[in-house]
Amino acid sequence: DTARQVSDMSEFRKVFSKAKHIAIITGAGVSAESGVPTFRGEHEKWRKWQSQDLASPEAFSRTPSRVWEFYHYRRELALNRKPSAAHLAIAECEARLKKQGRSVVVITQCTDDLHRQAGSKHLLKIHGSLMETRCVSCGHVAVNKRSPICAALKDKGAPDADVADAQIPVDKLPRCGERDCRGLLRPNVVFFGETMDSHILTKVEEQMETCDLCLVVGTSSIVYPAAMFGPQIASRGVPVAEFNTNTTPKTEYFTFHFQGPCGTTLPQALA
Ligand code: BJW
Ligand code: ZN
Repeated sequence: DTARQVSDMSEFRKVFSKAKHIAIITGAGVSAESGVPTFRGEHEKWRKWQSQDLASPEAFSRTPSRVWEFYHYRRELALNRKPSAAHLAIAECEARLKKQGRSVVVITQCTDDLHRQAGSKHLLKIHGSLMETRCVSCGHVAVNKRSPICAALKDKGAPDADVADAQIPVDKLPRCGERDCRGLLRPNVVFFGETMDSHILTKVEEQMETCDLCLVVGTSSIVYPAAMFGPQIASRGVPVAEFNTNTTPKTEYFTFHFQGPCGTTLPQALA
């Protein structure tokens, strides 16, 4: 029933014009129009695996070479993409509202760098970053945009189903450069079964308690705890607007649902 699924933009615009603290929760769909694949589309496997099979501590400890190939592929891809109309609309909105004493915070599940590249300043990256590494031995976190991240991964990571694992020996995978640590590096992202950084989570909770409008953009709302942020805000009586090409399990909790590519709907909504 499209009448129920597509809300009145002019109603949203009225609410938006009065809002002082806006929280924008984003997922992979916000980067889809930049050419970054989402996680749960129909054709969105890497070789024969889905994100749950690769983005896990068990997968990384059992098959670090395969998991690194997956992340190497996604790093190289993300490094070559530009912010979309959706990223830009969000960043422009933050800058414009700031001059009026109003605030915008982006709470993103995306691990690419595109919100920052678009110019978003107030950004909480709850699932970490593809462009950071963390040492499994000493815990050191570093920004790393090297391409390729190590010699052995050069030209590896092709996503096609028939490509065989490179089976890179663990000492040829990315290693820690701190003093004489040489520990194995991993992507500084939140795998399934891992908890989000508690400092970031505290900041997210503060924003969830103080915002007076929330946008939920391009997320399937099936991965927790992020999936409950929008519904939790809605339960305080705060208007929440979903921007997605599809409905989600959380659509029914929200005041507004704008169905379509967010690169088209967000510039209209936030103009
Ligand atoms: C467009 C568009 C366009 C397309 N315009 N829209 C409670 C209940 C059940 C399970 C759990 C629970 N609590 C915890 C769990 C377990 C688990 C979980 O949620 N599992 C679910 C699968 C059920 N959660 C966790 O493990 C989390 N940790 C945790 O809770 O710790 C405490 C704990 C530990 C142990 C046990 C219990 C509790 C951690 C989750 C970490 C997720 N990590 C990943 C990988 C990050 C690194 C990387 O980049 O590789 O994060 S998985 C992947 O999914 C990634 C994403 O951020 C995340 C969400 O995906 P997202 O962004 O929504 O993308 P898609 O593809 O799913 O959706 C895209 C959407 O865009 C779609 O809706 C499209 O329609 C739309 N779209 N184009 C607008 N142009
Ligand atoms: Zn180290």
